[in-house]
Amino acid sequence: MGGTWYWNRYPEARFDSESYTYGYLFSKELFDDWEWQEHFAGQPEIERYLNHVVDRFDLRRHIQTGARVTSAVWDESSATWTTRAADGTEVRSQYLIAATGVLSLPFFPNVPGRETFKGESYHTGLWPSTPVDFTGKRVAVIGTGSSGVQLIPAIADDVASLTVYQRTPNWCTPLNNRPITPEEQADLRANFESIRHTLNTSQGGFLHTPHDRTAFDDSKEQRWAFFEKMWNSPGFSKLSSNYTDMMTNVAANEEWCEFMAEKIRGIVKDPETAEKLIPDHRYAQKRPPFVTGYYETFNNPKVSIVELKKTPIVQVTETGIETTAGLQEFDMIVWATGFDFGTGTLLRMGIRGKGGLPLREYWADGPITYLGLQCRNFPNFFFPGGPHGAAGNNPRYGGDQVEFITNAIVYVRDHGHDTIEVREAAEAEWNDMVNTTAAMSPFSEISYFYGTNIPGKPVRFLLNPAGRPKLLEMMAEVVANDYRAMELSRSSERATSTA
Ligand code: NA7
Repeated sequence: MGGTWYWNRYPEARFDSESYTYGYLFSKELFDDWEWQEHFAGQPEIERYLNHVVDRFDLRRHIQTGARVTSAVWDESSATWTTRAADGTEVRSQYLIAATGVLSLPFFPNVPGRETFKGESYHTGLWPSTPVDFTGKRVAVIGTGSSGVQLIPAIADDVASLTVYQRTPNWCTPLNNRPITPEEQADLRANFESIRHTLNTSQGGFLHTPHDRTAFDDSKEQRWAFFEKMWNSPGFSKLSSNYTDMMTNVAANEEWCEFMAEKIRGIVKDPETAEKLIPDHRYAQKRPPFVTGYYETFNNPKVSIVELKKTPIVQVTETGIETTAGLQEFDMIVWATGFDFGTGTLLRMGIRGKGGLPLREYWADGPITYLGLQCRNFPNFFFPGGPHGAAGNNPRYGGDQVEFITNAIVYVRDHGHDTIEVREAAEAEWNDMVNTTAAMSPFSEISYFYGTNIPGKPVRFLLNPAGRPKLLEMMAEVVANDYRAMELSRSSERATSTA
């Protein structure tokens, strides 16, 4: 149980959105009976929570694990999906809902010799459930995204040596995690409805209060005092509570970067190492990680950095990693190299819609969706939490989509229909919105949110750039207009019209 939070169980894997905003919020009773211990929960607590949810709602009997889907095919005449899994399972259903996640297909770079390494080898997104012992080992970590920078400080004390293979440094700021006090626990419970309201009306689904000033409303001294406040604030508030023009005003963003660079230089004692850790892109062009003790780790003499842009990897050998600067031997390699974001899992399940159309073909040039949850030619198929679904607090957007899908299915049934498929015009309008609004997002093409981390993948914006209030508004409009954006039909009618 747990999906992402089952597989990403590497040391210090952790939420970087506040725990109580990231769990399920459909049940006040569930919210009341689970007391998160920390503002940003670690993986073991998250996995316990997800198991608790499964047991509390008696879901285990509906779940079959180990059933890797190999094909899902739509049959027009019976208006059903037939889904097959590698373990021989075959299921026919009226609806197919792929809640397969955006960060669930781990990506391994195509480095020559990767399979030949004779030591231990792990991917952060496929971490084993048996303990991994780092004691006294020479460890290489490849990748410095959110996963790498959580893991690196957690293992540095145990290893004999830790070599970080960094292609692009990231703007890492402190997570500022701490335990939730009994008073805060009581407040959370007393304010459940107002918390939900704030999350529903905030752009990215966060609790943080937006700032009311632009950067240059303040003097430089005031700005740097405010940046200090941001540095000490929890998690994503560096994005959601920063100056209102931080993501649109290049000068403001660059000054914030200057502030963070000074912080890095202040923490990392060796000036050369500090410079290696300072990014040359603007804040939030890539998804910013939030860290605990990351930069401090580089003061540990056992820890070193290899800059892959200067000395790229040539190959992995049986004993280590060879870059253009030579071979370094290791006992363990950790691949913290990310995921095939957004479309990865959906495109490898053999999904075929009307007339046998493969989803892979329909999305050959990037995903085409409606509200990030359905697409044309694939009736009765929904993918909550898929591409174009979210930008910010994922479970909040996923919850909206699940609610929309549930209501749509009930509507179809109650009105005597059996299929639902988005209309061409509605789908086109949504995709135009995604493609035109994408330019307003701070994320640029250097981010995996555009798919550029996967060689050969079409470069397309894979998030929902409109934000959550707009998504909720559009969903409400569909319901208010009796699902006019969708084509609803009955199999008996389809049979008559065919005849
Ligand atoms: P990310 O954020 O995609 O990070 C992957 C890292 O791996 C990143 O530093 C990449 O460098 C690096 N990478 C990828 N391919 C290579 C190759 N070929 N050689 C060297 N280095 C490489 O994945 P994470 O798992 O850290 O985080 C994913 C999300 O999980 C995160 O955003 C949160 O939402 C939770 P690059 O930056 O591409 O140069």
